[in-house]
Amino acid sequence: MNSWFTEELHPFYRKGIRIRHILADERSQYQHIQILETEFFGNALILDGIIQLTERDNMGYHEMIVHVPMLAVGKPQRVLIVGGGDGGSLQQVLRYPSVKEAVVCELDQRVVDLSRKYFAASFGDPWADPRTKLIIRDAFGYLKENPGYFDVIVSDTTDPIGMAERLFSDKFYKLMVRALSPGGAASTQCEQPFFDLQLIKKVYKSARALTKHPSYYYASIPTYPGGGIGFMYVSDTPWEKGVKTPYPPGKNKYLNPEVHKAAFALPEFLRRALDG
Ligand code: SPD
Repeated sequence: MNSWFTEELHPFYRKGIRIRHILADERSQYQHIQILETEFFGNALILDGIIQLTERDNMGYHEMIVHVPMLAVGKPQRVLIVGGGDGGSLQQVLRYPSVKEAVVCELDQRVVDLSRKYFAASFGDPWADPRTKLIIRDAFGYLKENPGYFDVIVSDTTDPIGMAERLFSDKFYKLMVRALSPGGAASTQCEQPFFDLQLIKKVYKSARALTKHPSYYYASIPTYPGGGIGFMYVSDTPWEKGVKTPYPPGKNKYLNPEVHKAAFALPEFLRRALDG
């Protein structure tokens, strides 16, 4: 097989990756799941036609969404990942010896099962770690039941379409911040500044009303629209506190102290949109 997978998340923009084989292609109760072996990017997870990760470039996403809040908190013990059924964020969370409990609240068991099979070479088997607790349910109810419990929350979601749209709402941010322990920190998948400026402004407004030190930051991921994606850091603890925290055991592929600081440098149009 030698053909192209083309993603059209936006009606005005397309991108494609050359694929070798279709490893999995099924419709779960919630979505269309595909795992493709690609020419250059290794295996790729596609949900409802949108690239979620590839083996070659996922490190920018998973290291940045996980380590920025984890390092800011210092020695987090209880961590919640909302979504994240592919296991990439979980793998990074489990690098911290301080972590006693890593809960993944994911809606779709099939994403976990298929990722466990096809991304083992990249993510190992974080699901087998005794600290991991997988909860298959909607995150809203789970957050409601756990006020003040988590030192770090990572919202590792799909784009704000269909069921996932609610995960970008003010209501979700309120519940997420309420579930943080004092001094805790959250990070959320927060889209592309060129394409999603209004959404980012809205989320920043929610984060600013709820915490003292929210901040937007960005990472390069070539297979995402525009070549990268941003995150919202949401906390009363400034992100800068994490820059000097020693890294957990294991090797970073993307994050270093210079990247950490530079990720928070925003282009002028975005800075103005958020703070102007
Ligand atoms: N437009 C693509 C956004 C994908 C965000 N989800 C990534 C999940 C990786 N764990």
